[in-house]
Amino acid sequence: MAVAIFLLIIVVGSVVFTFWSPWWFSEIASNWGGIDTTVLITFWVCGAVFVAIGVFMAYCTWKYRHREGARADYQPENARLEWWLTVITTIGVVAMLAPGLIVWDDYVNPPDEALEFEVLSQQWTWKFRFPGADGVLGTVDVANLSLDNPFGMREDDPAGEDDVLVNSAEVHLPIGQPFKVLLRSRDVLHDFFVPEFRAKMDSVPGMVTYFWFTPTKIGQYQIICAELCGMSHHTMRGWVHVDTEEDFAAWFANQPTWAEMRDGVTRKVYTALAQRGRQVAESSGCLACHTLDGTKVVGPTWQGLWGGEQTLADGSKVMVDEAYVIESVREPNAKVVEGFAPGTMITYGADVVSDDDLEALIAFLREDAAP
Ligand code: HEC
Ligand SMILES: [Cu+2]
Repeated sequence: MAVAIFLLIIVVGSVVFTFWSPWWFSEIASNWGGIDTTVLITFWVCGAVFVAIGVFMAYCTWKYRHREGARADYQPENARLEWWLTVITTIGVVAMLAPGLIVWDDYVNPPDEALEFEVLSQQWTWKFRFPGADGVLGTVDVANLSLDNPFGMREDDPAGEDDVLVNSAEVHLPIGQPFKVLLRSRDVLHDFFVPEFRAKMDSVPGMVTYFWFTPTKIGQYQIICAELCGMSHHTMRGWVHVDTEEDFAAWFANQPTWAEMRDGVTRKVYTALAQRGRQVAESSGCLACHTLDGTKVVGPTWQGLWGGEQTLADGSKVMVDEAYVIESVREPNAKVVEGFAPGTMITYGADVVSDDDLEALIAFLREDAAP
């Protein structure tokens, strides 16, 4: 009896929790109401089966409880029971899968009026690219990816000249405009996910994936990476701002084209050692977490770092000099910068970043990161 009551409490409790819990869908901000419907159908089918099985189990534990002298009846087959269980299960599974197929068919077939933009994912941030006035995204080559060419644009493709490059994890989109989203990854598997849009898609190194959607509600929505993609996966966040057409146009006009970005790079002249340090910073992955332009990704920016004072988590101050940088790389948890969690920065031994590399890195910081 106690077991039967316990089972019933689980069933009733689960149903009550489902309807009264505060953790329900956020308000939808795209055209994908169909995806919500699919999820709700799955909830209803699974919920009904869960309640039926739970109540049946409670009933059986009570009805067939131990009684003195009672004997179990062995019944290996029951064709009628199996037949209608098969029919009901089939109906349930079809009800869950068929709507998904219909929505999926729509999800990967963008309407003719859809414009394109590209999401470039990399450990652990996002970047965006829009076709320029010609409406065509220029071709890219992974071999071209570098600090000065963050999207790997090809020099020999004129279609890329006017591409608008958003070298930041914040992007704006105009309301009501359908977009075909093209996804690329620079390193490992990531997944572009904006919960309010009810839309997500893997970005896979070596191929371009896509889906489409129309933003339908003005606001600011967080982008999260929905694929465990390395140690700082949880910090891989960005923002989509859905704007009025005028606000979007104003923002868009301020973003550089590839031609502007390339020509605007003040070709800073580094000493040979600093130039090598710049390459070390890039190839050792430091720039996945540190930026040179003041934006904060996973770690503190390197802009203005060298020679300044840094506040540590315990409130004390430290001069950023050679010894501090060496310690930060070899024993990152010895001094932790205020506002950052210990253990986030990888410990680099001499087998990964040699003493010579470190010396070059410091030369680079000295030349590039001085205030
Ligand atoms: C996984 C992310 C990550 C990577 C990769 C990474 N760092 Fe860091 N780094 C951090 C974080 C987070 C902090 C701040 C917490 C701390 O002090 O440990 C930090 C702090 C630092 C500091 C102290 C900065 C300050 O503002 O005082 C230096 C210097 C530094 N890192 C250098 C490097 C170098 C050089 C590399 C590459 C060889 C590197 N980091 C790679 C995340 C990273
Ligand atoms: Cu990711």
